[in-house]
Amino acid sequence: MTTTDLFPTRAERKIPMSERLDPTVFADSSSRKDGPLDERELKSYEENGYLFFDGFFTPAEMQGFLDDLRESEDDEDLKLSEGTILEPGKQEIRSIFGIHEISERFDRLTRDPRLLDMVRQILASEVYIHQSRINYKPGFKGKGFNWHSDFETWHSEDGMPRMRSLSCSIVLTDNVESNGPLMLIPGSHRKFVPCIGRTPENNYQESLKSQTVGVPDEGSLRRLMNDGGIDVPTGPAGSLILFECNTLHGSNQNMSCWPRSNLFFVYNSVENTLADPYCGNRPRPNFLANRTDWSPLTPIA
Ligand code: 6CS
Ligand code: FE
Repeated sequence: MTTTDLFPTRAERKIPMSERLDPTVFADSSSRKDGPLDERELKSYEENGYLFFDGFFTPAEMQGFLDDLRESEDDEDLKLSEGTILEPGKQEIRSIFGIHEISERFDRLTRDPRLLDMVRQILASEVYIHQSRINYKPGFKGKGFNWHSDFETWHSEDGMPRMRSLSCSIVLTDNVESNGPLMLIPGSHRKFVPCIGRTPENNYQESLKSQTVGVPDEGSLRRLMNDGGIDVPTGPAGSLILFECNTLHGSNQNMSCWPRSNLFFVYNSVENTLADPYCGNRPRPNFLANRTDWSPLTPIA
């Protein structure tokens, strides 16, 4: 049986952008109140595709997170592991994937009720971790991330069926204008922008260093930027950005001396578990797209 792909992308020619098919907040009118987010925050998330919380975690909590960040950075064995991605042509660490399987503290953090209750309120279901990582973006050496929708990649390369997932980005070192903070296009989550170009096998080996396949065309980006602008939330370590899986985002290289290190947890609904990749390639490794444990996360006490 062949099923039609609702989000065709990575074709040779341009496919026009289409309307979003899924809700952004999955809770219905009665369950919208079941969680920490108030109606104003839910409306803002629906409208813009993200929420920013300045100083969500306390400086005392952040100290522990920073200890784990440094420990991972200095771990020579970890540097050689498959889930560690180095900056293009360099020795500096760009990303470490599967970080919640490496650090006990970050594993617990994925189940912190302050995060989990917000995520479950928005997605209105139980959730599991699809992907986790730290993006280090070291001072002077950290390169940027081209414009993209995470969902576009997760759908085509990982077989994520629908837009029912989101990322929590926890700011580990102050994100300022000069160190390449995350940029988002407000409202872009309401369109699906197919990208041009077939996906090579093992594309991740390139794309995680510098993404070229899965980047929207300039005409589509211009339209969405003219409609929604570009927002660049900045804030101290401990701030939190929660963004919808289809919100277009990217970031510049870090020309400052200060690292811009952010921790990411991607939560997916247990009602949206992975199928075969829609691009037809082999599935990506588990450290990028969890296919082995879809059991619901339970909050830590
Ligand atoms: O390929 C991926 O899954 C990822 N790449 C980017 C640039 N963002 C999200 C995710 O880590
Ligand atoms: Fe991304």
